[in-house]
Amino acid sequence: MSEGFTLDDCPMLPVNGETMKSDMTKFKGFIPMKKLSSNFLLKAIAITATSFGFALTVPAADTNSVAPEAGTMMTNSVAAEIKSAATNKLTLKVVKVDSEETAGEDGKGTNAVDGNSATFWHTQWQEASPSHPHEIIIELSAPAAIKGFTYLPRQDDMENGTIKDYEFYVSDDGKDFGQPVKKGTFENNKEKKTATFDPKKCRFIKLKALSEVNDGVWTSAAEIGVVTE
Ligand SMILES: [Ca+2]
Repeated sequence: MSEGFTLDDCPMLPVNGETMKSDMTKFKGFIPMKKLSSNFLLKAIAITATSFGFALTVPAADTNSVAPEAGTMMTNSVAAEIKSAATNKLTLKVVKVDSEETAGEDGKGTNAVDGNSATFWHTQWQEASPSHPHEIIIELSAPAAIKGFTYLPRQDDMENGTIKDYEFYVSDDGKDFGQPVKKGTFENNKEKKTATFDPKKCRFIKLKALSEVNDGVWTSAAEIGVVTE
């Protein structure tokens, strides 16, 4: 794998088991071929979290072609990005919440991105009840252009913590979030909300809750997601 390779160099990676035709030069960096054909097929195989296998075929009539060789890859982080792009699926990781209840109930922050609508993040309420604003910072598995986010309120019979007014931020480094890219007010119901804005490329997002639907001091979230292009 060459220095400086980025996903922008090959924006159309095939998903596992599929083939694609593309410009060979984009893959010079990590396919060990001495002579390159302008036409080829890349077949992605055995994509895992730490490796990206592939098979190459090239036109028999192409005298510039050479036989496919075994591919070698790359650092784990880059492989993870490749995998993410190949499956076109971002995964989300909570890196910070300002508060979470873990004694009175399972209200840990990671519940907001676990893919389970029955679990939720809830700010602390047993030993203390810190007041607004509350915030959750989430890292994307790879930098991505997002054009919105989703908020699924807690799906049980309670409304405690359901967000009313919010601000939403994006960041490249998880530290500088600047001004909000979206502010708004959610309707008070259990439905999944989608807020959209002009696409922003980022690695981190922050949802800041300013108030609760019944003017309580808490924030809760069953699921938070991003809307990609
Ligand atoms: Ca959940």
